[in-house]
Amino acid sequence: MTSDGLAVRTGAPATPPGRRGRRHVDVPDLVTRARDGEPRAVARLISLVEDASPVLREVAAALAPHTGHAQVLGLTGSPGVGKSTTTTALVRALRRGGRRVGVLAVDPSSPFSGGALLGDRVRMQEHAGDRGVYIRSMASRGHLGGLAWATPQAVRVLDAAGCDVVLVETVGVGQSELEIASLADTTLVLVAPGMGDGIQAAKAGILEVADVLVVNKADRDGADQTVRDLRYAQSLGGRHTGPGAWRPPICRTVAAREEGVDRVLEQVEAHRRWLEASGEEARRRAERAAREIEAIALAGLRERMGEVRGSAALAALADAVVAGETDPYRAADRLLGQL
Ligand SMILES: Nc1nc2c(ncn2[C@@H]2O[C@H](COP(=O)(O)OP(=O)(O)OP(=O)(O)O)[C@@H](O)[C@H]2O)c(=O)[nH]1
Ligand SMILES: [Mg+2]
Repeated sequence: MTSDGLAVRTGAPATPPGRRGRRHVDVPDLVTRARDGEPRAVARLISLVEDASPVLREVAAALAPHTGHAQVLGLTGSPGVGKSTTTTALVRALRRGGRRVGVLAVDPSSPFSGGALLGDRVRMQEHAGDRGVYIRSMASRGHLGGLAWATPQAVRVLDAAGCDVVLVETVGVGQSELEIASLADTTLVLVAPGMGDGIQAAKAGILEVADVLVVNKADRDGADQTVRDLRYAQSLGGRHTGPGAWRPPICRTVAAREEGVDRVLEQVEAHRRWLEASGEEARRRAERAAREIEAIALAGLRERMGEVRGSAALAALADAVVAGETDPYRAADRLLGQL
């Protein structure tokens, strides 16, 4: 790793998808430069991921031998709970410990990364002079496979670029927290007092994905109640109750004042040791790789299905169904067989 390391590059460029894909890409050179920590090369590789560039196949092959080092932390929670503030505080604490950090701020609801995370970007500017931090906003851009497809590949880029820790921040809406949990070694779920969050989180099944629970805004009234709610919800059972299971600790933070963040990192470290000792780390990583393969295969299938639409083969099958010569199930089997 060179001395200039990584640097902040917030947000994705405004170039429309597809346009960059047509420019010649010298993949080996790009990967070498990214591994040397050149921020522009890292940015370019993540853009190729976002754009679902045809050269990604080559990129993935070149990155593969250099991945598997980074610790991936997922950070999720309701809108406004303090995810970005916490991320900023975590980045600072990790940097004090000399660790190289990559941050992916993933917006599952936005088709474009331009603007959606502007507030985050402004706040993250404080790291702008730090070459050991790389920050990037990502959006699904509506491409095939969406975030489940793009995020792990972006994590691989940051991993290969020498990040010790990759933080993936995403708002907990719909399926996104489940996706993030399947991506991360350790998932932090943030809740805040006064948002009915302890109970809400339990209802929404968010507790199930948490490895570390963080009650942020502990400077506000109701923090004790929120901790009690969470303890109660935990006592009701779930995947954390078996013998030898990891029982998610509950940490209090005031992220805005960076209070309690060191303790969160201690718990993350304790979880990492548990993952290693229990064999869960290997299991999670294998599961993650399986999901990644699945997402890529599904995207490929959808693409081929797209080519089938309007084709003569499909028209012939449709005619056969209309004529009663076959049924839609058998026709679909035939179609799948042709893919
Ligand atoms: N009182 C108090 N306010 C906080 C604390 N942490 C964050 N905030 C404030 O809460 C607001 C939301 O914080 P963000 O970090 O933007 O929250 P977020 O979860 O990233 O929000 P979205 O990305 O919009 O979902 C900001 O005004 C923060 O200053 C805290 O510990 N105590
Ligand atoms: Mg945020």
